[in-house]
Amino acid sequence: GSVYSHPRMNTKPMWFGISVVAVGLVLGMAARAAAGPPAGFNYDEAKVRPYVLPDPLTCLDGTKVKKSSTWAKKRRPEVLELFTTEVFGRPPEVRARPVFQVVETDQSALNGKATRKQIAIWLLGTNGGPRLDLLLYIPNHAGPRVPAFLGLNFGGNHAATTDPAVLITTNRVATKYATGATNRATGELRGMQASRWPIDLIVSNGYAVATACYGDLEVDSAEGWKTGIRGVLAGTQSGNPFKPDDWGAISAWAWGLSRAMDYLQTDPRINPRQVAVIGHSRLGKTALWAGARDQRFAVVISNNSGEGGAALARRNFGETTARINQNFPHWFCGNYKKYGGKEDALPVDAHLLIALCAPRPVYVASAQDDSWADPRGEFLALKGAEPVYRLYGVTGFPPDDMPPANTPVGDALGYHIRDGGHGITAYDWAQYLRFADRNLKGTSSRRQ
Ligand code: GTR
Repeated sequence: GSVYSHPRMNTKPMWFGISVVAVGLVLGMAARAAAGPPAGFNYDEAKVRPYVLPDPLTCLDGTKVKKSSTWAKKRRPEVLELFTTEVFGRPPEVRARPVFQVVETDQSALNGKATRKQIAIWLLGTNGGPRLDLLLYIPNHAGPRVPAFLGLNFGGNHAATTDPAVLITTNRVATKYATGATNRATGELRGMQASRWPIDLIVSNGYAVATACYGDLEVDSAEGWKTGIRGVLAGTQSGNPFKPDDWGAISAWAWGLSRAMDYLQTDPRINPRQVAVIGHSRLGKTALWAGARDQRFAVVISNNSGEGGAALARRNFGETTARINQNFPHWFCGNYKKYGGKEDALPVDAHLLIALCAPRPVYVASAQDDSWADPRGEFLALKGAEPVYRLYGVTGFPPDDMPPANTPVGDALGYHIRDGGHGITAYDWAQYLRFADRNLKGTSSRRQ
């Protein structure tokens, strides 16, 4: 019973489909806003229980981290391992190299402003295996090699832009982005999520932008693994082939971002040292995990990522670990289920996920009405990562107090809380562009 399933609309002109779906979406969003965040969870700052965060600078064996080299050689690997085994799960070793097939190129996209490329990334090297379809816009009037934003989208590349030349995926999509029960996309959703991808603005600022649909890796549902990359690599589509520390869907999506990065490294117009990884909501969690693991990403941007992303799990405000595991059992690894209602037993928390990116710049953004994602918990996690950045001599942190709405703060670690609800808007992108101008453009990125 999805509002997007209107098989009859296939016989109507496209604008009709778009308007019906748009009305459905707006009504759905209004219903969610009117209903407010889910009941039965804490939204009262006075009821936040005291908690103690794991110290970024104390190793499991008690060693104190005083130098960046100790962080890089000892503490960072153990924190990364803890996130791997306890939170997101470990991707299997994949020996095959992806194969890139440029399917379409147009040098006069966006009225001549950009070159559009559509690239089939054959993830396991073989034609016919799992495939990630990358959509890329490169500014024409910019230096020989340009910085880029890379992020996954929800509804398919054709939903991320109104550009009629963008191919409609032949991969499976989640039911709510499909027509009928077939899990296949049609043109109905073209442009539906275009407001989340201000491609013209990004390109006009001298950046390339690349996106692919997360469903290409795994459709976002409890059994999505059966037809996704996790099922293919497990060699089975039945039972539960996963060990408690094997990868969950977020890890699979993050792994896909690294394969898209593999392609960007080969594109002669992209500066591979100036790629920012970005994501919204569950894909913001994914961007953080991708950026934490893969140090080729020079900047990491988390938009309204919330629980399991930038928000501190220990703060009992909004969504909880128990709830996220219950509603989205496929997102995290099996071991993460142990921590529902036992967040204090987690050996890590969100501040350490951000710290894994050090010394690379990280931007965390919240929205005022997105209390489900715990904006203050997101801000405090960013602040909690600072000790690791200090080891590298990084300065330019946000002030100790949370800023008012629509007031971006911080330099190498950036933060804002926008007015309005859960979403990624032109306002958010304007801040990311300024952040990238400061931290990415014209600089060789900070590395360990
Ligand atoms: C919610 C979920 C959040 C967030 C969000 C989204 O239902 O509870 O953690 O990920 O979905 O991705 O839009």
